[in-house]
Amino acid sequence: MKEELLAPIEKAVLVYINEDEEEDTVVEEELEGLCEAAQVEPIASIRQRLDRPHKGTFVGKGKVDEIAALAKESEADLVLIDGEVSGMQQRNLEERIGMKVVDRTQLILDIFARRARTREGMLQVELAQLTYMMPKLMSVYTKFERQKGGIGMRGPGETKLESDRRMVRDRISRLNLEIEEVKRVREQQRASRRKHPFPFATIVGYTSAGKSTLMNRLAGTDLLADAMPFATLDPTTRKIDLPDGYSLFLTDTVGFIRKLPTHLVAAFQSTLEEVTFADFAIHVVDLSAPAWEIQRDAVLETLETLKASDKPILTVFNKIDRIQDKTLLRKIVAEWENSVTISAVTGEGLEDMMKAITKMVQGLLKTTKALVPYSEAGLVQDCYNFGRVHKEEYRADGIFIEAELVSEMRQKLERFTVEE
Ligand SMILES: Nc1nc2c(ncn2[C@@H]2O[C@H](COP(=O)(O)OP(=O)(O)OP(=O)(O)O)[C@@H](O)[C@H]2O)c(=O)[nH]1
Ligand SMILES: [Mg+2]
Repeated sequence: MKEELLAPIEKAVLVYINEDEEEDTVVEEELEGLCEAAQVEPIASIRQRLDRPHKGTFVGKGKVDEIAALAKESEADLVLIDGEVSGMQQRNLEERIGMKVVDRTQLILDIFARRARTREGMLQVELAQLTYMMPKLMSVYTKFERQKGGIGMRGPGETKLESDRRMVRDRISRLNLEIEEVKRVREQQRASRRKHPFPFATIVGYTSAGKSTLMNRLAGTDLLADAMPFATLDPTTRKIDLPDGYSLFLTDTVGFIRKLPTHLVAAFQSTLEEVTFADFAIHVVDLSAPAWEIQRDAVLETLETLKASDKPILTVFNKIDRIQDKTLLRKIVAEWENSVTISAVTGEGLEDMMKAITKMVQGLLKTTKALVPYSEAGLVQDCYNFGRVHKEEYRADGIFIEAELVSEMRQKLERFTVEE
C-alpha cells in the first residue's frame, strides 16, 4: 500500500468516444472512478461520438489536433482514451500528440496490477499485460514508453516490456505453465472442498456493488470494502451459518465491469470461473447506481461468457438505504424473479435475504434415510458436519440416520440407504 501512496499522480486528458448520448454520465463516472483507482487525475476531457474507430488514429484527424492542443495547454502527463486502441493507432496518436497515450484496457490492467496480492493474481495480471502488449511491442516502441513507467506500464511485467518480442513470448509461455500449476492447486482445493459435501455459492456483481461488504456481514470477515473499483481481486471463501441449522460455503471474488477487456478475461479465467463451480450465484446489484440496469446486464453477459449463466441466481438489490422511493423496491422484487432488496451497510432486509439463501440451499438438499454400520460411524459424523440431521437412532444392526444432504453426501451414503 505504501508505495501506492508514494507513486506520483499523473494528470490526464480523458477522451470519451461513446456513441449514445444517454450513456454520457455513466461512461464519465465510470472512467473517473477507474482513474481514481489508478491514481490518475483527470484535468480535462474531450469527446468524439464514434460509431467506429478511425483506422490510423482511432479518433478523427481533426480531433487528434484538438486533443494535442488541449493536452499541451493543460500540461497533462498523458492522454487516456476510453476504448481499446490498437498498437498502430497508439503509436500514431503518441507521435501526433507528443505525449503518452493509454487506453481503457491498459488502465484496468494497471489497477489490477496494483491490487494483485497473491501469486496467482500477480501471474494472471502479468499474463494479461503481456498478451495485451505483445502486438504493440512489435513496432510500437515509442520514445515515451522507453522513458519511464507510470500508468499502463506498471506491474510485474514492467521490466519485461523493455525486452524484445521473443523474450516476451517465452515469458508468456512460462507464465501459462505457472498458471496451469496454480490452477491445478486450485482444482485440488476445489476437489477437497467437494469432499466436504456442502452447498457452495459465489457472490458475483458489478465492481463496487457491495459484494465484499455483504461478505463481511455474513462471514464476519474483514475484507477491503472500498468505493474504488476493483478493491477485491483474489477470491475468499468462508463457511456461513444460515437459519434453522443450514450452512453454506460462500466465495467473494473480483467484480465485473462493462466491456471487461478480453485479455483480462482470458488471463483471469481461473479466478473468474470460481462461479462456474458453485451450486448457485448471489448476484449483488447496486440499486443506487443510476446505471444499475446496464451494470446488471453486463454481469449477466459476463456470466454467459464464463458459461455460468445456467446457474440458479439469487439477485440481491443492494444499497437500498440510498433509495427514497420504497414502492420502487416492491416493484423491482415483483418484476425480477428470485430477488430481495437489502442494505449491506445498515442490515435492512438481511433477514429476508438469509431466508432466500436458505431456500436456495434447501433446493440443493434432499432427505435421505440410511442404516449405517457401526464400523462406518464416521459417515454419521459427516452428516452432522455437512448436512442437517433430523433423526439418529442406535439400533442393533447399525445407526439409523435421517438427514438432508447435498448430492455428494447422498452418494457417500448410497450403499446404506433404506426405505422406511
Ligand atoms: N450506502 C451504502 N453503501 C454501500 C452498501 N454496500 C456497500 N456499500 C459501499 O459501496 C462501496 C463498495 O463496496 P464493496 O463491498 O467494496 O464492493 P465490491 O462489490 O466488493 O467491489 P469490488 O471488490 O471493488 O468489485 C463501499 O464504499 C461500501 O461501503 C450499502 O448497502 N449501502
Ligand atoms: Mg470486493
